[in-house]
Amino acid sequence: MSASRFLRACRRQPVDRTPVWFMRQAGRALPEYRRIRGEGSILESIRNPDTAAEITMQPVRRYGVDAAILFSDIVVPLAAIGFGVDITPGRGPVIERPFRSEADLARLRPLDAEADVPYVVETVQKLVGELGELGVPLIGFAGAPFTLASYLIEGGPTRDFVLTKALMHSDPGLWDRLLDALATLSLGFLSAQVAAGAAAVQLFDSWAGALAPADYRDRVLPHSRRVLEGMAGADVPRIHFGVGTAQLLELMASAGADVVGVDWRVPLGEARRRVGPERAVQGNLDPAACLAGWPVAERLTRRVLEEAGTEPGHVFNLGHGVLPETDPAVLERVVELVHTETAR
Ligand code: 1CP
Repeated sequence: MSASRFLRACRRQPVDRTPVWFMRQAGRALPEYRRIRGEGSILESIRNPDTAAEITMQPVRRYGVDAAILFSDIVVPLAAIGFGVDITPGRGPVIERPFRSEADLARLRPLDAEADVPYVVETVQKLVGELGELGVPLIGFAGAPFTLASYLIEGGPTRDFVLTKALMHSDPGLWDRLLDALATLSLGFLSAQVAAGAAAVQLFDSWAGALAPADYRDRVLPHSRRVLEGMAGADVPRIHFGVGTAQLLELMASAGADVVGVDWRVPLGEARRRVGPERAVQGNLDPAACLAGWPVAERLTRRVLEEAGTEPGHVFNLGHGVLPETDPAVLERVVELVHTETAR
């Protein structure tokens, strides 16, 4: 088989086994991650290519997954252009001076990858060699304009997105200029990763599920589409992911990605019908299932495979990231089960 099973499934080509990887497969669930990360800021680990490459490799070695995802974060390009972002342990990204008005647009500019994120370029280059020997492709990623905007406007993680939606509705002109600047930033970040050797990209619009379909369609979709269509010429599969997006699936599918990520709230059979035959789907085991003991994880993994069916075009994943409390042994068994159950 010429291309890896992950890349083939993204392109809806037949595979020898359904490929599997996990969002947040690198991270706190792994003792080897906790050892190497220590107490420092995650941004420091990301800025060190040896550390970032090692952390990226850890889940590949332990789980035998079919793809690696670069160890980085969606706020890395924002920090790199000097917007003033830190990642606080136990909380997430925190913005020094949140985005409030027109004047703040001046604090956003396109990414100059060589100058702003040389460490990301170097980490990808290191990994491509090491992963190439294993035949495992590397996924690069970026935050989608809406999800990035929500951190900039709220100043940190939020549950209700009140300030974000208030700006979107009260000043659509400023909102569009903000999302346009963020689309340019994300496009630059994805292009740099692909130029350095990433074999696929994922656009994380993790919080798009907070939106009503009409608002998503009018105020968000055009910007995500610009990022995804901007990557069309790169000839790498593009994955588009969000959480709680049952009301948006058709719209998200229309943004131009090759693969649509779905969380556990929508059965994959339904997701496949709704995104249409031109797109693959990725997902969608509930991460909480992995905390409920192996018999539960096994039953729900089998249910995902049944829902996905046997047509080409399924990448097995969780519906969102690995929870830090997860026993790595359970994820190991999920990989094994997916591979044995789908052997063709
Ligand atoms: O110090 C730590 O270990 C903190 C936890 C952590 C990790 C492991 C953060 C803080 N970021 C990361 C790395 C990371 N971030 C990866 C690694 C690659 C992998 O998957 O193995 C990825 C893909 C991301 C992307 C990311 N960051 C997203 C999109 C994916 C998702 O989970 O929806 C989002 C929303 C973020 C913001 C972020 N960074 C960190 C946290 C805790 C959060 C979420 C905060 C919130 O709830 O808003």
